[in-house]
Amino acid sequence: SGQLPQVMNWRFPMLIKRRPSWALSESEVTPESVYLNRRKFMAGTMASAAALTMPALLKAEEGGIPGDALQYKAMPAFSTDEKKAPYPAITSYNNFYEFGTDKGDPARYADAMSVDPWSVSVEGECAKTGAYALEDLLKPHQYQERIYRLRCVEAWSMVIPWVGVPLAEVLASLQPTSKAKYVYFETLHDPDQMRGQRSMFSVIDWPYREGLRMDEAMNELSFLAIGLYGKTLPNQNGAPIRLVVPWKYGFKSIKSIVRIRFMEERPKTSWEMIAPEEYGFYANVNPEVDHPRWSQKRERRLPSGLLSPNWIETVKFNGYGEQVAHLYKDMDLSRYY
Ligand SMILES: Nc1nc2c(c(=O)[nH]1)N[C@H]1C(S)=C(S)[C@@H](COP(=O)(O)O)O[C@H]1N2
Ligand SMILES: [Mo]
Repeated sequence: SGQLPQVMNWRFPMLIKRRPSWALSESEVTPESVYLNRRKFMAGTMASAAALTMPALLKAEEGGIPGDALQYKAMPAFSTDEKKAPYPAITSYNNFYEFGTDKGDPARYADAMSVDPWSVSVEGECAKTGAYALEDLLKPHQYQERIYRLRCVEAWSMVIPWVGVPLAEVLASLQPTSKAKYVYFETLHDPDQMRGQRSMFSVIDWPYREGLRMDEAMNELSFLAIGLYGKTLPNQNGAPIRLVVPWKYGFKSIKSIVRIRFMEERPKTSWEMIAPEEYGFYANVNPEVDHPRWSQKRERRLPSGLLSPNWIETVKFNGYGEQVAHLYKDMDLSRYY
């Protein structure tokens, strides 16, 4: 009947060629659409989204968080003081297509991935190529906590307290050559552990791939996260190591990295490969450049309630323009989206 396409719209916003209802602008949100949204929350099997609205989770405190405690230095100069999303929200509403396209799938299924031991292959235009045990890659660096905004291209956002190391420090220690103009990353490809990679319906040509221009990668904001709320990352957030690039749409922040390659040419990246007219290589957060199927002027700051969708204005470069705008000063960002 009429219900199903709407539910699918909500559940697969990056895939379905119709504007999702939550991408409606504020002026379009009538009481009826609030009602329909509510119906979708209740009707769907999307337990996680429904759970986000439950008062019990909204009240969750920082205590009792699973994972190994990390030692780190707080970095207020690199942190927002906006209200952090509660741990249960950050860990139950995820995009990690390796485990399925439902926002709740990663929390449900990512435990099938074993993250210890973990090895990262370093390749291409650098002096220190080779296979590194994760500990060896991280050993020389002190962990930091950075509280960043994460803005998904699907027009929702969260404030997340990451623990990790500056990407620039790790890359510098690998001694890139002068030919290194880009750095490329790959996620683990292991269909035995990642049920989404076994799916016949998958649109992604595995492994998940991402990349940055070298100057973007060396920017002080680019971060390799290994933790969340002071503890090691849960698998659904990209354990044991994932990228965080806070001024770009979330899909650039690739999870569970097993390969780092320094390249002379711009690498092909997953969402650009799927739909180049919708998802570009640069993917800078930009309210002035709409997605072809929805507006990027606003975002839902999660967790949001059924009757308080919590729409806020999206800020160019996700509010990090002071640190990164100079990287794009000669570029037409509507062309290089
Ligand atoms: N390997 C991999 N990395 C990924 C994704 C993915 O599907 N696979 N999804 C991306 C998207 S679209 C977003 S918004 C963020 C979500 O990160 P989070 O689940 O930790 O909030 O991860 C990004 N990294
Ligand atoms: Mo995303």
